[in-house]
Amino acid sequence: MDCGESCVRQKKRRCCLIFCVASVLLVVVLAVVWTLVLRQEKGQVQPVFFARCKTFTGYDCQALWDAFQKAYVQRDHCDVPMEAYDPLIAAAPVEPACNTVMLWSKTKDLVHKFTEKNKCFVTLEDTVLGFVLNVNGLTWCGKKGSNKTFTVGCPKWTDCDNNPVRSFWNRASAAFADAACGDVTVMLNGSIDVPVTPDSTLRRIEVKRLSPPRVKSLTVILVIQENSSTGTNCANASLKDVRKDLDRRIKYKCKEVIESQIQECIDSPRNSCGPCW
Ligand code: DVN
Repeated sequence: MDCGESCVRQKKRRCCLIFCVASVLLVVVLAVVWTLVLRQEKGQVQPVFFARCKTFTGYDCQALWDAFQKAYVQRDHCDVPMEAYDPLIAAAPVEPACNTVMLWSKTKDLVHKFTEKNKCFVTLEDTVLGFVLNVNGLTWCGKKGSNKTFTVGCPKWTDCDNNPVRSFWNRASAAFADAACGDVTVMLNGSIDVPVTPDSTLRRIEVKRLSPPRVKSLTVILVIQENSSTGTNCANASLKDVRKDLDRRIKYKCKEVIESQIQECIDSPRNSCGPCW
């Protein structure tokens, strides 16, 4: 084979290599840009707040946003007590919910799949305030000297007690528990050793705020796996702690329910409000 041909082949090989490297670089750059955009969009609180608020009728979303921002704007990251959200709660009071309140802990996905199909039960995240900010990973904060809402550089959930996100959920949870009446239900995870941890919102705030005679009973639905040798049951120590935290005048019940039974109720929701368990 003379030089001409081999040179041409070398040139083709070089061109192909350059093209491949350039393509890979382009894909990497696009991926980085897309991630940054997604993070920025995901991080944007106001558009998320308004878009989700508008799915509810009868609420002044601008007024809710203004009351929401007032809680943390111009304040240090870790100086936002739950009471800072009182004006927001007053602007969107949780309607009294009799025999429909569904509390939960460590069962976020399952409980919301269930209440999405079973309108006989309502979680905090099905109310306007719980819904507008129930976006995984959404965070927000303010800082002294600025009227802006920041979504980067904000404290994490456990960085400090009085951070804007955790204080919002504490205050909203308190309002939700205060509105409970009649029979209250709580869906817990029976596949883990400690279904209710001491630092959980359920334990720290909600159970303690269930108040008789308005609230008559609390029924624990402990979701277990069929034929499983692991997991726990209604005799679990953390459930005994829940019982201790609960006002003695409120009737306490606990029921172990196989997850497939709940999944069946999700897959074929009944029109009536007959219990699934
Ligand atoms: O009764 C429910 C509901 O009404 C709510 O208001 O409070 C109860 C659920 O809170 P919980 O008892 O603390 O239950 P969890 O499952 O431990 O936590 C609920 C959520 O809080 C988690 O799903 C986290 O939200 P996320 O990140 O999945 O959108 C968040 N959370 C709890 N501990 C956290 C945390 N996020 C980050 N770090 C932590 N340590």
